[in-house]
Amino acid sequence: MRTLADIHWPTWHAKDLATLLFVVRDGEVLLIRKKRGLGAGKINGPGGRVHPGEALVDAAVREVVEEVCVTPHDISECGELKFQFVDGYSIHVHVFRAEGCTGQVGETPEAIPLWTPLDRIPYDEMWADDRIWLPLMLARRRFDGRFVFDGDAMLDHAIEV
Ligand code: 6U4
Repeated sequence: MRTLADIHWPTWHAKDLATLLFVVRDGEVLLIRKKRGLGAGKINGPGGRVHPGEALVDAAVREVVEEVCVTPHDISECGELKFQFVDGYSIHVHVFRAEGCTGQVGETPEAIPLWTPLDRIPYDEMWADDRIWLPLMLARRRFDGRFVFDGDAMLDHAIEV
């Protein structure tokens, strides 16, 4: 399994369901330096796995509170990302955007918060797919992306906008 064509997408189901939530405010986006879990060391948005029975948006908010101590508001879903790894792992990520947040960001055992100017997003330190869809999220264009990864390496992808 190395390409999108090797996967039967209509019946594809991810092992894990997860979220990412980006607070975009005053020309900046709230990113994190992830300290543990999948993608530790990388820069990403706050997010994580959805608990059983939990609504996606509730999971997205909970992860932001847990990881960087602020509560996002004015939230909308902006896209979906389906990741298949060649080792068999798979994860389906729902991406949200928030227009603001309350509270003061703080570092936690999971993440270091990084308010980042929109013209200085550090794609070289992020997952390889982020440069494909993150600009769409910022432009409020809905996306549905599919990706094949071998560890950190993106082998194949397709995105519908
Ligand atoms: P646990 O240990 O389950 O509490 P949790 O924080 O729930 O950890 P985590 O962080 O280990 O989950 O992994 C899921 C996170 O990784 C989600 O927020 C989505 C993110 N993620 C995974 N692959 C990604 C990719 N290719 N590009 C991206 N984010 C990715 O931007």
